[in-house]
Parts: sequence; structure tokens; C-alpha cells
Amino acid sequence: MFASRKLVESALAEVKKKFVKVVAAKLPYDGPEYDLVQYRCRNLFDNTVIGGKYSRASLCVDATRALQPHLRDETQELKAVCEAAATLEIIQSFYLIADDIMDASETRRGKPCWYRREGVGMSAINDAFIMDSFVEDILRLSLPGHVNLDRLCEAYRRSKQKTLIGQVLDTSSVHQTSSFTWDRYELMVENKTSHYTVYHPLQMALLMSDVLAYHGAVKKVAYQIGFLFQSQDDFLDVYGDPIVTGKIGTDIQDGKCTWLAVRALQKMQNTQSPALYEEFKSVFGSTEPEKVDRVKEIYEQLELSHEFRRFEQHFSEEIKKSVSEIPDVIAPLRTVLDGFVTKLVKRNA
Ligand code: GPP
Ligand code: MG
Ligand code: MG
Ligand code: MG
Repeated sequence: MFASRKLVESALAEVKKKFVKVVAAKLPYDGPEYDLVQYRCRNLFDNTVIGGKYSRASLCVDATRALQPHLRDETQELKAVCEAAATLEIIQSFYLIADDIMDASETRRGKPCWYRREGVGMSAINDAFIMDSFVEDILRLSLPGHVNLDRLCEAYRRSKQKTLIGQVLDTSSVHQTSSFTWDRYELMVENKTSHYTVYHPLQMALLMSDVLAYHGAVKKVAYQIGFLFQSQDDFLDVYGDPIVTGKIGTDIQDGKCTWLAVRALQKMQNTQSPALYEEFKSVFGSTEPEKVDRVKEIYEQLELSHEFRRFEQHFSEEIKKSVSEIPDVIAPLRTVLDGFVTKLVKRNA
């Protein structure tokens, strides 16, 4: 998907070694637990970090290379940048492991979710915490002496706070259809997805390139892209092919506040269809297959899949306009973000 994907793959191999090393280093070197923990960490990394799309790490590497065109292939400087960017994939695994438990999901990347694997179960919660708690150590090992190292660590702490608050909004909106407004949806998405998925990778690129200004302008565009990204994720939850997305949808069953649910409720209110609205509320948020099918029928009756495609086209054009207005000083980011949005449009995974 990204020019830097290959670089991220190589960096992940190095980051895996660092992850296993920093965790095991907390135990006596000559004890049997040292090997046990190394084994568990390798297994965790191989099964949860490896195998994703690496969009976040690749975005960070692409953005850093755009801001620092002097960075040459095969240099230690570029390798260090890629390793730091690869920590974004550890963070992503930390979130996904926890999110799948909270959403009662069955599959991820075409396999059972980590918490549903044999011998894992609820120890997945601790695995997620382990990943989170060693991110800073890996960043410090990857970028020793970098002038903005503390700022990079602080950026992760802030990003995590925002994502966790977003997840509070997500889980506490469940079944609360009367609170499913565009304002609530926008705030939830900015927090649970856009910040960590788009802004944080770009913020890391800016900090690694020692650009300390213009973060606000980048954030504005990043949140727009994040909104597109999560809206698509919501669309794919219902209309995507699980073979391609690697995950079986759960949003209707979970009663989630999604792009589709917000738009459906808005349309039912606008067209003054109180009977349909009442029926929707009675079937939404249930695991009973007939009720789930009825929600999907209502979505189709309201022509939501067509409408989503129109929204996606129109909104991506609006985002591209914002991208073109990014300040001249950080103009190299325009091409990276324009390419990112182009690849997102009509994505099926
Ligand atoms: C996407 O929600 C948001 C996240 C994965 C962030 C989770 C944050 C935590 C603090 C756990 P989603 O449930 O729609 O994603 P998916 O469709 O991939 O399950
Ligand atoms: Mg989920
Ligand atoms: Mg979720
Ligand atoms: Mg989803």
C-alpha cells in the first residue's frame, strides 16, 4: 500500500528483537523464566504485530522521508527512523487486542482474535499492557540521543490518553441510539481513531525531522482523514467481505454508534418514519441473526450503501483540498497525504 512498506517490514524484525530483549531483561538472565518470557514475547509479536497492513508505520516513514529527502536507503539514520515508526505497529496491536475483547469480535486478519486463541484467553489483556509499557523503551533504543526523544515519548502518552477516551465514548454509546448524533460521532472518531491512526504517525515524522511548528495545521487534515478512515471501517463492518477485511462485523450486534447507524437514524427522523424508527430500535444491538438481518434490510431500504459511496467520493475531494492548503514550509507532506487519501478511496480492507 505504501512506498515504505518494505522498510517497515525490515524494521519490524529489528524492533521484535528489541521488544523481546527489553521485556526479558527484567528477569534473571540465568533463570528458566528468561527463556519462557522470550518465547512468549516472540510468539505475541509474530501473531499480533506481524501481518497487518502497516499503514501507520508506513505513513510515518513516508512523511519523514518527504520532510528529510537527504535520508538515504541503507543508512543507519533511515533505519532508526523506520524502527521508531515501527513502534506504531506495536501500539496498533495493543489497541486491537483490547478492542477485540471489548467488541466481542471473532476474527482479526483472517484468524481468531488473539484472546480467542488456544492458551491465550484473558492473558491477552496482560499481553496488550506489556506491548504498551515497552513502547517507550524501544523508542529510546531506536533513537538514542535524538533531540526530540522526550517529545516523542510524550506524544505517545498523549495519543494514548486520547485513544482511551475515544474508547470510553465508543463503549458508552452502545445502544444509546438517542445520543447517536454527528457531533457525538465526530468527537468519538477524532479520539478513538484519527489521532492515533493519522495524526500521531505524522507528529512523529515532524518531531523526528525536528519540525516543531505547524502541528496544528497537520492535525486538522489528519482528523479529516481519520474521519474518512473510520467511516469506511464502519461501512466495511456491514458491507465488507470478511475474507478480504479479515474480520467478521460486530457493530450491529454490539449496538455501536457508527456512520451507518447515525445516518440511518438521521434519515428516519428527517423522513418522519416513527414506525420504522421504533422497529429499528427494537432490532438494533442484538446478536439474533433475524434482527441483525432486519437492521441490514433497513440500511438498504434507506439506501445507505449508495449514499456512503457518494459521501466517500465527495469527502475525499474535500480532504484533498485541505491537503493542498497545508503550509508551504511543510509542503512535502502534501504528496504523501494526497497519495494516502487516494489509496483509501474505495478501500475494501
Ligand atoms: C477502531 O474501532 C478503534 C480502535 C481499534 C481503537 C481501540 C482503542 C483502545 C484503547 C482499545 P473498531 O472497533 O471499529 O475497530 P475494528 O473494526 O478494527 O474492530
Ligand atoms: Mg472493534
Ligand atoms: Mg471497537
Ligand atoms: Mg470497526
